[in-house]
Amino acid sequence: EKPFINALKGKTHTNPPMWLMRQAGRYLEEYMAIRRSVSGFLELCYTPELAHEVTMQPIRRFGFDAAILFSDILVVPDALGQEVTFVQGEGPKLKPIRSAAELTNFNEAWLHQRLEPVYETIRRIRKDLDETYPDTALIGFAGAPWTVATYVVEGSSSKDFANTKSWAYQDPQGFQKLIDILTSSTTDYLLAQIENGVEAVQIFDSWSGVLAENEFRKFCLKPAKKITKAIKEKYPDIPVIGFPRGAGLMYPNYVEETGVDCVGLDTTVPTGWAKENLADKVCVQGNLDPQILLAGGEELDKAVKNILTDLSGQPFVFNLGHGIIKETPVSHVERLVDLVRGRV
Ligand code: 1CP
Repeated sequence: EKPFINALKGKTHTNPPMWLMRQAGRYLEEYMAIRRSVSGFLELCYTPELAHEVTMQPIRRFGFDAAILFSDILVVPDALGQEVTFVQGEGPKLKPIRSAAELTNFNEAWLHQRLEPVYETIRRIRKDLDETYPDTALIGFAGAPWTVATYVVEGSSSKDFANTKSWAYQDPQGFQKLIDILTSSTTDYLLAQIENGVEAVQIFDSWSGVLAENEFRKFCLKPAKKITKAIKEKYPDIPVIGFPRGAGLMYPNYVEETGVDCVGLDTTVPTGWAKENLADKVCVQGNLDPQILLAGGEELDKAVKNILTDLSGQPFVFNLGHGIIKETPVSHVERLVDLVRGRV
């Protein structure tokens, strides 16, 4: 009966349910206080008491319709044995894996053992929500294999993905082995999240927009289809949200072929187009530009109203088109909530 879950399953609401990607994080002073109490970012992800607390912070402040597990997409390579660290101001650092021969460094047998604290976090959040916010759903998530692969291969954030693409284009069969390992471990990870209490899952393919059609089909679309199918076979009731950021003209293919229940629209997708071409097939989620939320003012009001006008007539979840920016004033988020709830 939760509004967020109902929307994913095809229900239309006058005021759509809402949550924000990266809703727990650096724009909240209460997050920063906890962040300062740990030495590394992954320590926060692997400490159930703290990860539970930061997951709840945006729910207490804004009353969103969904909480998202506080973790990171890079816990998967970390759990497979490729140690991940986060360097202040620089982002993630990994020892790069750049050939099929190096894939022996991965060990899928370690996955659940290393990720047990995440499962404990899920159980704690779910209990807290059931007791305190019974209408709020819990979202689990993972990075899509292609997006996680870019960090595995580059060893950090990247602008051109040169190493990942050169492996993918020069040795497609070897690269496919990496994608296969990430697809199976991501599937196992998401199934375990469901077993421990998440009520929907989102697959973040943040860098799917940089591939040519053939590679998009092989490395983004197919893995998302496999993961979705495995989840549906075991848990037909758990909705799957796919977020193929930057997929552009491939959005309809992604929706038709993966079988996701909901598709996340990035900021560049015209909402009128989405209404015509996607919304009759799946629930859509999105897609306010995080920069407009940062800017605030009249442009924020106008942009939110446009999205609501175009998309509220069908199954729809209000969200940003990408993660919230850390400089965003809390007052702008409060204004956004009032706009989407129809209070102003
Ligand atoms: O010290 C800190 O506070 C680090 C900042 C931070 C946070 C708050 C990172 C480092 N990850 C997170 C949490 C996080 N990451 C969540 C939490 C739940 C939420 O509130 O939404 C989620 C869903 C993610 C997912 C994630 N991590 C993605 C996919 C979504 C997206 O934004 O595109 C990606 C690409 C990452 C990798 C990552 N994690 C963190 C950094 C700095 C990066 C690199 C980003 C890049 O390469 O641009």
